[in-house]
Amino acid sequence: MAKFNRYLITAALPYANGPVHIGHLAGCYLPADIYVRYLRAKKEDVKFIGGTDEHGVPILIKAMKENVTPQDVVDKYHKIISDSFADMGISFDIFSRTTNPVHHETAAAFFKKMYDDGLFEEHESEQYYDTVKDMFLADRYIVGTCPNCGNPNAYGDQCERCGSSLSPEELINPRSTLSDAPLVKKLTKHWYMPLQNYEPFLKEWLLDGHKEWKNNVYGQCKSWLDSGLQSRAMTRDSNWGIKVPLPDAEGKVLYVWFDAPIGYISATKELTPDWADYWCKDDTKLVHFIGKDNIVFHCIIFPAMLKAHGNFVLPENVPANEFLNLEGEKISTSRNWAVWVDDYVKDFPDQQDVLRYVLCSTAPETKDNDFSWKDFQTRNNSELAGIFGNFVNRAMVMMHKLCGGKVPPFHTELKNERDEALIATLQEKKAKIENSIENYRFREALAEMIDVARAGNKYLQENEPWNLAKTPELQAVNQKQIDNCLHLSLQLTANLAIFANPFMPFTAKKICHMLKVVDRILDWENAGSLKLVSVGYSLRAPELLFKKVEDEQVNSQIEQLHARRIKAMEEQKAAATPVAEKVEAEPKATIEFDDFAKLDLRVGTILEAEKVAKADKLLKLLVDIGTEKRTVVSGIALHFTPEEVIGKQVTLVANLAPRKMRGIESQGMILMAENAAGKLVFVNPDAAVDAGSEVR
Ligand code: B3M
Ligand code: ZN
Repeated sequence: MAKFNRYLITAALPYANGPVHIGHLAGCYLPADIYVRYLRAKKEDVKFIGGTDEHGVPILIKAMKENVTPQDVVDKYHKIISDSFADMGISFDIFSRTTNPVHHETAAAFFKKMYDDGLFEEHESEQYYDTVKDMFLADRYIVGTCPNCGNPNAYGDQCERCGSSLSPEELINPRSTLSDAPLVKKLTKHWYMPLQNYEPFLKEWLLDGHKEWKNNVYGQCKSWLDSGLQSRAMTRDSNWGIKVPLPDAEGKVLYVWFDAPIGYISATKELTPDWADYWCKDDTKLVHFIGKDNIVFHCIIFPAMLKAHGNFVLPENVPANEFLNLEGEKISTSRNWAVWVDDYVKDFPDQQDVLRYVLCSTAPETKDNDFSWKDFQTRNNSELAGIFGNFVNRAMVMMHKLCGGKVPPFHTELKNERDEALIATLQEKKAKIENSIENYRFREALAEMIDVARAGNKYLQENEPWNLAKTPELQAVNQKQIDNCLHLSLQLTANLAIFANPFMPFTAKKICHMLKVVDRILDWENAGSLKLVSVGYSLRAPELLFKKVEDEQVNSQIEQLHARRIKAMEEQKAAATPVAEKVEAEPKATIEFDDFAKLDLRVGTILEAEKVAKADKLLKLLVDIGTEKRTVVSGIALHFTPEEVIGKQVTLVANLAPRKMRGIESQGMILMAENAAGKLVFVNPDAAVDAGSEVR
């Protein structure tokens, strides 16, 4: 690692629109923290940058749902998220916010420099517009089916299932997330970054230059670059975000994925006046920890931005993780299928390291992985309590019992093969742990760490100090052997604290406390040393490192999980049929008879009906209104099959201006009544009349 003199480690900025769950932790915050704690222990110059992403549609949607302002949303969740990270020991050097003024200035200046250098294309284009909400539908305001993997709930900017970056035009069956209004298109101007221009640079830098990146990351990047990049809008129509710093840009803000990664730079600025050393000097190692859904933004778009702007280092690695599932199912915020970090901390106080351990040992480093409460219990009880805690506890208890509470001496003349083997294991494991952490294989490193404790248990088992001291007479004869065994066991315990520190910092501290050593022994250069606790030094009484996790605890967690999901589904159902809203719908303003008389309402008969391709809500109807036959596109396909409606008499607004839907001109509108449950029925005469009869 000699090449680098400085480390800049970032973890994705979570949207401040909800609390964080274990999937977030396992995906990037925990691995980043492990890496950073290791680097700090190696006394590297490292800055760990984090914060909340407070712009973009996810925030606005949450504000709408909670019926508060976007500012309220980000204030509330920034606090919850940052508390959760602090509680879990995620040791950011700064945890900032993208609504901070420094960030607004930094991001706007970044954009302006690229603009001044002529690096944007200005395009007017037609974009989806919601006529009910009166706004453009970019990014997450619009959902539809992913053209790549078939996920029916892909967003307008990205599919969270397969990670592809999308534009609303690519979605199959796009729909607004805000209203049922049929989508229309409206002209709007935006600034685009021609990503295709950066292909040669990206291919050389990434595909040729970073073959060492994780397969899942490299593979995704390669397939994007192989299929070719396109211009991408870096601005949006919105009033929440960073204003586009140009004179003719009223109502335009920076695209959230343009501003958010610049947040890493702004946060570093906030943290230290030496920020430019970290961002602009070639001997900095920049590493982005993210989840797999953020790969394209960190490996393609942000590097292209950094390159375009110039003067910045590029990421040396982006060790993205796959997704963590929960009890065999995808974690879902909307179905409340998640273990929320703030809940965990309440339910398992002082057991942060257990969660850190379990999440690291099941981390989705190479493929999606599963968290289950039973596994949590097993790993705690058999690995943490059964192996790690058991070894430390036995060493401490026996030292108190057989060595008078003091660190016994080591009698070199009695050193035997078992001692040699233990010492060799310690050295070997140290090298392996280093290598694994430096290559972002944290699960492997953790397993090696537990192996050290395992070796300790085996050593105690083979030496049987309790048997050597069965009677006072025996103990007197064997004291030197007992000393040696416990001396080494205590040195090993101190080494375990060093190895455990990146993964389980709370436990490492507890061990230091018991051994009465200062935290400085946790420096990595001490790993492998056999002089960490001094001979003759009296130590504290052992404290339990890991409590047993009981059946009732995990059963209660599993029950809560299911109960919360049922509740979430019910709430969703209730929201989908807003009974109260409908009953109490505001009466409309009075109109004059002349207004009414403008309507040409006719009874018609449906002659033909068919589904409209790629639109699950629409039926194309042919309606006979006596004098002529009208084609009408009607949004009733979720309520009626085509067969059901043929032959029905309906009421048609016959003089509504024709409108194109899905390329079909709709020449009129059919009146429907909607009951409280959202069920649609036709409004028709209570006895058959001739087609074309006027309704007055
Ligand atoms: N806020 C997406 C997410 O939370 C986004 C990450 C930004 S990192 C600069 O998954
Ligand atoms: Zn997809």
